[in-house]
Amino acid sequence: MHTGLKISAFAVGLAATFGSAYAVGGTLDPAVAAKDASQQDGHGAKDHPAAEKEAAETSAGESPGLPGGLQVSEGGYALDLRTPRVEAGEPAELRFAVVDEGTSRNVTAFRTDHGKELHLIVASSDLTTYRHLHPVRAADGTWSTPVELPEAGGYRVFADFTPDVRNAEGLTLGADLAVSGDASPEPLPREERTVTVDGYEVTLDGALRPGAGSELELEVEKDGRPVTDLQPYLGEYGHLVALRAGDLAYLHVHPNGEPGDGRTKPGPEVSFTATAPSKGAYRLFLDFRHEGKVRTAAFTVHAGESAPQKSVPEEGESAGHGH
Ligand SMILES: [Cu+2]
Repeated sequence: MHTGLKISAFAVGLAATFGSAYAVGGTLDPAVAAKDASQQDGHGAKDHPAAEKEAAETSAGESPGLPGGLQVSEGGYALDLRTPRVEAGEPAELRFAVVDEGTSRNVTAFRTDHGKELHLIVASSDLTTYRHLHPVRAADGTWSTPVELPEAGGYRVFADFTPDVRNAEGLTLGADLAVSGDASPEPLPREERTVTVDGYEVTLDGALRPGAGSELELEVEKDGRPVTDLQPYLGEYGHLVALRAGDLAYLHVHPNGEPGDGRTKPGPEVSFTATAPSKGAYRLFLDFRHEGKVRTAAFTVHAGESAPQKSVPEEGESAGHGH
């Protein structure tokens, strides 16, 4: 994960040491936590020997705080999206490669993070369509995945990965994707604390704050009853991605605690710590797994602002703001 995001997802060992998510969030020096999280988030502690992490921490050349996903090229790597256009509502294949700009060759060695070498997120610019995909890599470094996007419009593709080189950092590269057809972009969905997906009610508690870690807790219910048997998905009880409205800056947040650590329960709550890179509106996408199926609950949140009041439109201002 990108250093600049200061995502305070905590390493397994670290979280276990401090006992609870609350304790971790409350007692760690934020600077230390942020620095540590930047090393941990992209790759679980289980994936890397401590020595490697030490080396990474002292490495120079850290990015100057730009959120992930905004650039097609960063840190010497470029995302080459070979299929920059697909048709709305049609099965398609996305193909791409991560190119080492020094050698102009496709990268073929990646570190595994949450069971995968690369996580691909596809989101529409209006943040109403979201996909979390796991493409397959051919030996030559070309990645591909089937995808079907229902709505036409502008999309962004995010490749979240860590090249398997010394002192490597997690990177999220982003590239634009056009989906042809009749586009009718939607306004950002309004802020709701509870959303329903496939009969599951998911409630968000907590606020996203700019420049400071804060806890977000998501509670999953089904038929009015708390779900207490969430299943691990890629090693966690939930995966949360936040995209900033306006430019789709990307934050990948992992839960506080993980399955099998002796204190993290399989629901109904999944807790995360995240730091927004700025004030403004974000769309949060929570992937969770239950009864063998992964579902995504999406929330609009505003960082650094109180939730917009549900007021009656003022005189002379229609709700639709027509022109
Ligand atoms: Cu993934």
